[in-house]
Amino acid sequence: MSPVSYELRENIGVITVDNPPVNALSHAVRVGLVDVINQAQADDSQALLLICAGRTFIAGADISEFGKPPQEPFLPDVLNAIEQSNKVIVAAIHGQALGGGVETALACHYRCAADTAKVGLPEVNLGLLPGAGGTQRTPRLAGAKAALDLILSGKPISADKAKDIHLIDAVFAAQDLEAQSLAYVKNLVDTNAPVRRTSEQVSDSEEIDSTLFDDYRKTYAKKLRNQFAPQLIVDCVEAALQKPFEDGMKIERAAFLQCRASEQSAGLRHIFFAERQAAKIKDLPRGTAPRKIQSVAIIGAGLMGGGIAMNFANVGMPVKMLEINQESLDKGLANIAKIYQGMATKGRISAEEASARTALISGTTSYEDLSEADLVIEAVFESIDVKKDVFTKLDKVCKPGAILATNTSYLDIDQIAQFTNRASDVLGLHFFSPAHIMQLLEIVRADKTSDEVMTTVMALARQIKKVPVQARVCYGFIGNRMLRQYQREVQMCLIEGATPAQIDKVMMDWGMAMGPLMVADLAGLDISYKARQALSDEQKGDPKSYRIPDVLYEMGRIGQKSGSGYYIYDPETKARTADPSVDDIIEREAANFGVTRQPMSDEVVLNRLTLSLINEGFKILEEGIAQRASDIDVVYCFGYGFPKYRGGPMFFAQSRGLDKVYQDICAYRDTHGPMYWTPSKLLQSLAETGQTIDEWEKENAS
Ligand code: T1G
Repeated sequence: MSPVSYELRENIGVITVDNPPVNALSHAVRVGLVDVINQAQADDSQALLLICAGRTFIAGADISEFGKPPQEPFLPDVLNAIEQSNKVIVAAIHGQALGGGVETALACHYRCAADTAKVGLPEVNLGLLPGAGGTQRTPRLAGAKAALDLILSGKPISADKAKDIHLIDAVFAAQDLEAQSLAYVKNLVDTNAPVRRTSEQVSDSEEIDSTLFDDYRKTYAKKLRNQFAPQLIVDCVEAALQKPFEDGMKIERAAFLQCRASEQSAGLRHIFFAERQAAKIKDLPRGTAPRKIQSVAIIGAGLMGGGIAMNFANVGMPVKMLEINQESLDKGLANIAKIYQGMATKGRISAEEASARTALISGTTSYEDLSEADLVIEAVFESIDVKKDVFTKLDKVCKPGAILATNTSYLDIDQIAQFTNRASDVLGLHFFSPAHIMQLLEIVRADKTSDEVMTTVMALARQIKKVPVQARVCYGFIGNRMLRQYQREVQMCLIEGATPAQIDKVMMDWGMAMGPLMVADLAGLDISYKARQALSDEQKGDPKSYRIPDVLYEMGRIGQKSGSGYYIYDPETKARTADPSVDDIIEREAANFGVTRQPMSDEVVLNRLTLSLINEGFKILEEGIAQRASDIDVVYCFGYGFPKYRGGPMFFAQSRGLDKVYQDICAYRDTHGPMYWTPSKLLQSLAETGQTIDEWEKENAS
């Protein structure tokens, strides 16, 4: 049964695409569209209307087909058949018209949309570019600048905004879209509106600065560092302004095929699906009903507690914050109000929205006031004694069925659950600072956490627009456990010969959002120092892996907030500069360890830091701390600034070749000892058998 149906309604031929869940332009849809367009050329219809069933207009090409051999008809040919129709065709858009969906609408002769609809060309988020005429038709209607902004940002715009830039001709009330769009088509027929081919349009002659295209190239070389799709997008739009449509289409097609075949796009497409997969918990019985979460309480109104509270207020949920005294509470509430006011000042939200959200967050110093909360999240000091005090009190006051969550980064949640008589309602909700901005949420499932609680918090995570990943209990769960190995290797490289500036430059040039020492200075060397004090010498590991930050801390150089750490910071601009005295400290401490420092190549720095991440990722996978390798990729891309176009640590390892990764780790084990470089057994097995991660996961699907 074709996902494309056709019916005559009086003199209008109505084409309906029905390909759940998002009407993606699968092969069957493309075949169906060509068949129907050809059929309609010869029937009694006087004009055609293209609409979609379900919750949205076409949301793009079918991304799941990209890894397979392409099948004709290719989308550009389908859209050409639409545009060359000798009968007027009108697209009626609802939900989100994205990517190929917009290109399909632009190939139609007129476009109308529901007032709630959005229109976007998000291909750049997948390392692609609009490959079915989007870079050629959009500027012919909207002009070069609006086209570049829409395509390079990858962000959808409203129907009204799309109308303002001439992508859409009419906007109707959402509930009347079908009737109104039919009337719109009838009116076009009654007024003999001509077939209006976008490829023949020339946008109003906007003033094009001679530097426009190069300005966009420079901006996006910084914004989307190392990615080449944005640069090709500018080339294509420039061609649309300077060349005939057919020539521009050839340039676009070649550029699209280059992007689609690239590792960068493979990595971004992997992360697209991995993010969605991570929200699915493999061993939860189907149909486990979630609990209702309508009110939330947060223990601790500091930086983390305040940020966590904002996530719930942002979606209209009332939050009660508890602090130990009124002064701390007032300080925390005032900080939240300040952040919301800042967002309003920057135009991110309206002043009314800022006030409404602020009003949703109230405070108390009494645990008794938390008795009706459906969910309580504690974000207090990282000490097991403090957590014990908090959870003992919560167990006494909270209603039966309330979920009790800890935001701990490292502490044992099974132990915390034992501080209550309701271990099945206890779990970890590990937010990342700043908690109202960072998308990642590690949902730490303790031994006794119930299926119902897991189902509930997974749904809640999506509701508050987080990217949830399940982790099991271990020191550091998934992200921080890997970060600890990465940071250790940073320190070992410093002692052996690399400099802070070199390490940070290597990792940023490779694509990390920030260098590791810049991150350390931003987070504060005092935080990591205090966390280390809770560890035994054995847990701390080789003193070379923390001596430098200890010395800097003891000198009062605790990072950006104190004006100096690994770098020196301008008090006004926070601009960082390398500090030769830090190099002297490293030199001195290395000598104290009897290490003669040698210059280290950038390649060795990159290898050691990425391999330390990868090896720990495989250990996390083999121990079942993460459900799947792609979950580890999601954690590191959404929580730690790993470049999404490299697909995450595990995807990167697979693309590099697991045998090569294993050999390199063995080489470091042989030169640096087994303490930190014993290869994961799973990695060894895959390297020796040639099995891929995917094959192993399919074989071990529980
Ligand atoms: N292809 C295949 N599957 C898709 C898909 C797509 N384009 N979009 C979504 N899905 C699946 C998704 O994996 C999930 O599957 C289910 O649909 C619901 O998605 C030629 C080359 C539309 C805003 O980049 O942004 O067109 O997990 O959970 O939160 O120039 O999906 O249920 O099995 O995200 O309501 C351009 C990508 C493609 C849009 C809906 N289009 N999709 O969000 O649901 S390239 C995109 C989205 C292209 C042309 C180029 C979102 C959404 P499952 P969901 P949602």
